[in-house]
Amino acid sequence: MDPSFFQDQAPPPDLYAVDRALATELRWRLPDDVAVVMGPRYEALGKATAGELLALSEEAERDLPRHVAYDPWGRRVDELRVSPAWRALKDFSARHALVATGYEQAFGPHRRVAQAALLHLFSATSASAMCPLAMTDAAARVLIDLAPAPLRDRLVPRLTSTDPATFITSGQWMTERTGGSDVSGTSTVARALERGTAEGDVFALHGVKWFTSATTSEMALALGRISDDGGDVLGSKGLSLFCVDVTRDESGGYRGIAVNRLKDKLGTKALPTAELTLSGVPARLIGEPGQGVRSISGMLNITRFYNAIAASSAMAQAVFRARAYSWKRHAFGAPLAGQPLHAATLDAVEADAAGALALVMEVAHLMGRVEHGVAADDEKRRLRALIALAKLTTGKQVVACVSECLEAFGGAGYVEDTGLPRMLRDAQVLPIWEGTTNVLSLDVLRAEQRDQAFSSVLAWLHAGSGELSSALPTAATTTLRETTARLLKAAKAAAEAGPRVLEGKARALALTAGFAAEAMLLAQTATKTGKADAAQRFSDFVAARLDLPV
Ligand code: MFK
Repeated sequence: MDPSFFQDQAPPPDLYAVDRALATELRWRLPDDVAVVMGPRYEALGKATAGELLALSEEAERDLPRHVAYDPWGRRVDELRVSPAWRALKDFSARHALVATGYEQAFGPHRRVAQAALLHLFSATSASAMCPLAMTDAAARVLIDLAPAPLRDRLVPRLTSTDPATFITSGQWMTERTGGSDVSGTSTVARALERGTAEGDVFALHGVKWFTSATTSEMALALGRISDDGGDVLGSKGLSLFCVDVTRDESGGYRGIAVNRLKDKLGTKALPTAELTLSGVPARLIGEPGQGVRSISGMLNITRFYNAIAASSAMAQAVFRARAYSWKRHAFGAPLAGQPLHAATLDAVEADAAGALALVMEVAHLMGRVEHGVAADDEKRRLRALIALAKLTTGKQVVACVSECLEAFGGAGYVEDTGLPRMLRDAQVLPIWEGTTNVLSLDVLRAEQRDQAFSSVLAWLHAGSGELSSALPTAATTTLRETTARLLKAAKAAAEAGPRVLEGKARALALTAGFAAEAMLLAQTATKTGKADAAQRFSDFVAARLDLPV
């Protein structure tokens, strides 16, 4: 062995500069006037992913949050000590308008596409600061749709602020010990304190919240059961939605909230996630009493959209780090990049990441149209199912893709101080929180029964796969057409076989639909832009996800 040899890790790249799939998506999805405004903002953010943002996230990952329950004199203070870098990440998010862009009226229906690209660049280098942004954006949406005007006007400008001095973030307190996905056992009770204030009816919340992410947020949306209106209604039908201002009292502790402990999680360690006991914290009712699940569903749809972006972002980052390393690392007499099997493996994961991004962009496109009030009914139905499909499909992809990219580093990918294993730990949360793969598959079934939302996706896939350009690689278009035909047949057969069979097939149907949607969108991107590398990604994606390995 040559004792003077040390392998270098390639520095993390400027993600905007290297992400060709993102550039190609933006080329056809953003009109010129929006692209002109957003271009320099993407460039600045891309540079930060190899500079300022990278430094902040690495510091936040080194200096992890701590819970200090008592001060030296025995007062309950429940201080959540977070690093200066974690706070700076929040300021960074405001300055780069990461939430605000989703509400940029001047961008019309394109606002969510413009925003999705920012978030895709940001998330993987954010030390999980993406999580509070997801809940913040979602809270803004719910307040705009459902809150009394004075409450909305007090909070929404701050949730969507680009000024670090006024920007606030929101939490989302749903999960209790009785269940995460099944909220019907929620035992938090709400007792009326004051009715008819300008900001709505005020209640005191009592209960234990088992999993509250980004607990340093200034407000939260929480589910509870109103207990003094003629008896409790059990199950999820008795739940109502509340808005909590998280404030401190004179002694420094949280008003009406105790932090029991921080969670010791597999990953997302820079993100403070706590168990909370609510003992009378004041909260304002949002929406109709007893309609809490329906009221919070607008929030879930946004956080699931962010979840899918977090997946596309982590995939892109993992792929480009593995790609950069493949040029640096020599083995068997050549750089890994020049070796056909390694190059093919990286092409496959890059195509997978491009597929995830294409689906994210389609969801962003539809969401922007719905929020701008220009979507047709069919687009609304399709969005209802596509959000769940995007979340569940990308959640599965990201774990597999990041794992493959770690493997591309050999043993170094398994060694903690390379920083690589953290990527895999952080990826593993994405199929879990905001609804597991199975819960979301069942959500797609319910959306079908209520709104024919899955049928709308199937019809869109059928139409799209029938119109694939003859300029695309024939083998890939044939496979996509066959997959779509198989999916339609399987969905029809499962529906005819009755509810138990249909439920048992829900996950297979959902994942096949998700992958077929990604393939079709990659084909569309290749056709609209005429880019050869985009056609290659379509072909590689179909080979990796819709075809057998040989
Ligand atoms: C990086 C970014 C990631 C951000 C991470 C944030 C970290 C936060 C950590 C967490 O908080 S994780 C906890 C997340 N929890 C979940 O995601 C819950 C998962 N469970 C579900 O989604 C269940 O399907 C659900 C709780 C919604 C089921 O409850 P129910 O009471 O059985 O609801 P049901 O009857 O299906 O729906 C009630 C109403 O809401 C219906 O309307 P109607 O009353 O008019 O019929 C539904 O149509 C409507 N609804 C439900 N889901 C909807 C929806 N409407 C639109 N979109 C949806 N997604």
